[in-house]
Amino acid sequence: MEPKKTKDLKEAFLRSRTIDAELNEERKKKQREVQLLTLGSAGSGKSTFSKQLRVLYGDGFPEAERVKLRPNVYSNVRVAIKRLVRAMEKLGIQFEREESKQNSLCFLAGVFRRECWNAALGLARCCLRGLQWLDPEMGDAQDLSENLVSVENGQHCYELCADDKLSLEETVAIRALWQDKGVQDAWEQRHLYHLAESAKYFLDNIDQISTETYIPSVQDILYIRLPTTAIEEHEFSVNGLTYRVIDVAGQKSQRKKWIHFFEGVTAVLFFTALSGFNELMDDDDKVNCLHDSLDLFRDLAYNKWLEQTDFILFLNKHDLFVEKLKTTSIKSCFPHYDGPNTPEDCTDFIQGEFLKRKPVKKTVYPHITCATDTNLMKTIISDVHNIIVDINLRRVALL
Ligand SMILES: Nc1nc2c(ncn2[C@@H]2O[C@H](COP(=O)(O)OP(=O)(O)OP(=O)(O)O)[C@@H](O)[C@H]2O)c(=O)[nH]1
Ligand SMILES: [Mg+2]
Repeated sequence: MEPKKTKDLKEAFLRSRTIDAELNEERKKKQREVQLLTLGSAGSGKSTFSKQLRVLYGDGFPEAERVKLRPNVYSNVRVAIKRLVRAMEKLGIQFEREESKQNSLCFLAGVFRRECWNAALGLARCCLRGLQWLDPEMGDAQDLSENLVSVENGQHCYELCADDKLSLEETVAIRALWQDKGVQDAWEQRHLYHLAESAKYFLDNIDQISTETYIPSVQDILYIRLPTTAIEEHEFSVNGLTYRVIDVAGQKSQRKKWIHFFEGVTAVLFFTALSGFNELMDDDDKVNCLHDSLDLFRDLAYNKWLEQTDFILFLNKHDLFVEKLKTTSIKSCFPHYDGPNTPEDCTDFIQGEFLKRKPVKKTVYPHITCATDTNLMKTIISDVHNIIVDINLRRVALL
């Protein structure tokens, strides 16, 4: 019979081998998996980056998915015209044509009707939920819009307010308003109030997007402005690595939640909108967008939970930045800047401003990007991928 001591040693050896094998397996798994956290102010391009990953490495937005996003395009168009018309009032800009006033009233009445319809639906849903709570046998709240449609006048209201349609009246009003010189003047002064830049892309294409058969293209999807409200996680397989991308909401009120995702992050992808240098924030109209972004970057770069985490800095919206520099100086944002107002010099300067706001030891990899340009992003993502592989190898070696 085997002596007890030899048996114990054998068992300990086998146990240790199993643990080693498990650790090895875990290390290999970690080598193949990276966790990327996209951070940055609202509208800086975080979700557009995730969309590009989906275009390049995911299912590429099949038609069935794109159809579902049609209401978002219409909502972007409606919000844009509403903000343009409201800005005209604020800035004291007059309509060029007399009939534009009528179009504007007709359009705003439609917006008001839609808001009332949605409020009525919301209220009715609340009531129904309350009734369901009292009596679980009650019908399902989800079917409510269909039920409302069946009541007298409901169908008519629904037709007028459906989110997935642009009515003929609305399309005519929007087209005429967008062509009015007063509205165009308000567009030129958009840095004085908040307006999504993609508004022009959709308004220029109003004829196409208002057709019954319209299905948003992949490019349209990339231009949709839909603020992230809850943390979203996406998974992609990129050149043999699994990317787990955590996409957060950039609004000031949402930033407290970010800290819950700092642990275990391979790299932070920080997005800033270069074109925000002469814009005020949507959620705080006293703060300049680029200054907010610089402050945010500094806070994160010095955050103790991210001490060991490398940052990849996306100097995004470079296309819009280049356009703006043709008429506007970055001195409005950085009064002490005395270099030439060329895209190269200004981008270098802003990049320097970010790099000044990090601890000396922290590694930050800057990239100049246009998140809506798939060809460009393909090259950028390939560069970023190589950096991520390096970072990951270093991290796994330390485990
Ligand atoms: N022209 C241009 N538009 C861009 C670029 N990057 C993003 N956009 C547009 O900017 C808008 C905002 O982009 P998002 O990706 O939704 O911004 P976000 O950082 O996710 O914003 P939140 O979810 O609110 O935090 C969208 O309409 C995009 O199409 C860019 O480089 N150039
Ligand atoms: Mg987002």
